[in-house]
Amino acid sequence: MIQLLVATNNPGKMREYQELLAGLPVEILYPAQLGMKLEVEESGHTFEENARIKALAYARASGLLTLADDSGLEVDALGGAPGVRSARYAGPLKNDADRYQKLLSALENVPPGQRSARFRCVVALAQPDGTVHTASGVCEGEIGFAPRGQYGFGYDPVFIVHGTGGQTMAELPPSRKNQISHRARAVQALWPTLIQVLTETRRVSDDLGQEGD
Ligand code: ITT
Repeated sequence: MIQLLVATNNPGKMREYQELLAGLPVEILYPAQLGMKLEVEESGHTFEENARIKALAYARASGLLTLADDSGLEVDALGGAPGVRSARYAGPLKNDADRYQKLLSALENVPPGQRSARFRCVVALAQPDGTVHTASGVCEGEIGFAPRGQYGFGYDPVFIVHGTGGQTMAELPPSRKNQISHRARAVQALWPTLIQVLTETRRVSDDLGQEGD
């Protein structure tokens, strides 16, 4: 079976990809399983650039077909921040709660109705030869006034998802998040490409196998 490296060290993302990619005929691997520890500098100015950088670095280092995402939260009242800096928003060595608490403080005086935000995710699929495909997904909502919910990760407890009757992303069961999230939508958009690349990869490895016979 073809191996697909899902290049993330974020356990929340890992859990989601396990379900989001379950329909693919691949063996999913994570960097930790391979003992890989790359320090990839996310130096891009967009989610797309950073997703490409991450996926390519891991594909080159592992020799495996690799999927990575760069994702984050854009808050309109903050001019789109934290955006590509979502993981670093509260500084180094901080956790998810530090980051969403900092966000709640930054929005302390912003009234309801002006707290619109969106999660954005760009997924990149890189082949070891350097070919990269990307796709993106968005999930609209607004920032609440206090954290709520027990599921998910990151900024989920403070993100009220549009169309859910006021529930935060962390109040939605994982299977529901995986139907409507920015990550789910990005994976859906990438799906035809994933199938195409896997088909192509299988054909090439079959051909190589026959040559060896
Ligand atoms: P990897 O680079 O190893 O994948 P990371 O956590 O550093 O993990 P990013 O650079 O993409 O990932 O940063 C994403 C930030 O946005 C991080 O702070 C996450 O908590 C947050 N984030 C991303 N997706 C999210 C989601 O579905 N729900 C809540 N927060 C999310």
